[in-house]
Amino acid sequence: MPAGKLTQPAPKGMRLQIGIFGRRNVGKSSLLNAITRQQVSIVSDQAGTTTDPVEKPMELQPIGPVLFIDTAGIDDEGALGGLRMARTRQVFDRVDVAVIVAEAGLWGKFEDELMGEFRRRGVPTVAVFNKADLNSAAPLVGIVAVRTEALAGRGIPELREALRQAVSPELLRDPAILGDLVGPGELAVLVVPIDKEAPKGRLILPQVQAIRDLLDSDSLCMVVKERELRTALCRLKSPPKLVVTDSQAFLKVAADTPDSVPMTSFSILFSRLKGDLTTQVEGAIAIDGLDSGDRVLIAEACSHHPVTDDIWRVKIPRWIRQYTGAAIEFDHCQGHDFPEDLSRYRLVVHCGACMWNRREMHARLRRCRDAAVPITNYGLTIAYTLGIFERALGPFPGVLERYRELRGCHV
Ligand SMILES: Nc1nc2c(ncn2[C@@H]2O[C@H](COP(=O)(O)OP(=O)(O)OP(=O)(O)O)[C@@H](O)[C@H]2O)c(=O)[nH]1
Ligand code: SF4
Ligand SMILES: [Mg+2]
Repeated sequence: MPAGKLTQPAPKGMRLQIGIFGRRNVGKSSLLNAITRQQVSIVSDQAGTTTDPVEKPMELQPIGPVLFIDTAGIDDEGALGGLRMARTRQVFDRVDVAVIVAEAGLWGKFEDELMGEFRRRGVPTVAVFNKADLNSAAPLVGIVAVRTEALAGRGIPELREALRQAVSPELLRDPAILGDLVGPGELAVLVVPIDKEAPKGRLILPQVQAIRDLLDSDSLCMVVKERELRTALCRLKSPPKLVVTDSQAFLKVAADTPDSVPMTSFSILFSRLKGDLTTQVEGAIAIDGLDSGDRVLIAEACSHHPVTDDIWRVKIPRWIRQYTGAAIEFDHCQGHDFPEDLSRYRLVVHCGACMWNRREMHARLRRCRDAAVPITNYGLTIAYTLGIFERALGPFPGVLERYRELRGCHV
């Protein structure tokens, strides 16, 4: 089989996400097709052809793996148009670079607003004047734009170059999952339960990414189920640098790992990688303040097939209710849907968001902060309600210290 068939494409959350925005009919989809040299998105002279965001992963050299997202026009009208624009706005939260497309010579209020929105968010932008064949007017004062003719493929190399310039090295830097905790030649033991929630024949993304990160760091890696952990640790000549477990096996793994060996969970590592560990640790403390009748939102970044004893529908609510002894109400949301109004919630419990880029998770953290609603994550919630929070934060001394400071104020 050719090697290409055996290689997995880069996960979406690790791709640089480039959104294409603008008014209807300016040629956004035509530009995506021209850049990718494929008919990815439907093109027509009818305004409002693109409805839901269209995603296309590709290798854009020299940047690397990117995800282009073509969107519905931002000047759409009517009730349906409003829904389409809401979908487009969701994409604002996750793009690392925004391409703002206007018809040549027709830069106006909509484009200024888009530019302002992305500036506020600190997202680099590339302005494009498309349909340059229809308008050869002199460039507009104050707007630096790439001129393109998407149908003829003209200006596309210049657009690629403008994208390259917009992408700073900082945007391309992959932060470590484990590499800074487990040095070259040191060993991490990863605990992976194989239960009915585990997908058939493979490991899930956080586990795969953790293994890859250890290999990239020249570290050693041992993968065991929770039942074999004790035997595996006994067989080692020297203790591992770190044990990382699926949060659901936290209690057993904490019991089977000697106190002298640092231990945490995949979910907590991903809170640090995609979110903000300190903010989400502060959020966990809010569990203590929950009372009967309070509502908690549980948010999962991707959609699974629900399993009977599902972690987010059954286990997390059960652990929180048991810990607080209160009759708390739980709501759930999945994927890119997130309630506009967060004011009814006393807490948001989020998954590790391994499928997402950092920007999208940070947009959620910002939304929660603006609504003054604490946000924590699955692994932190489980460790907190099971009474092993400090142990699970052991590998992150700065965050642990901050937690102890906060507890000092609260107790
Ligand atoms: N003359 C000319 N026409 C173009 C060019 N690029 C796109 N078009 C035409 O403009 C029309 C709209 O193109 P689309 O790519 O569907 O535009 P869009 O911005 O994706 O439109 P919506 O999805 O409806 O928001 C189509 O008829 C295209 O053939 C160009 O560079 N020059
Ligand atoms: S639910 Fe969240 S953490 Fe789990 S696999 Fe999906 S994105 Fe990753
Ligand atoms: Mg379109």
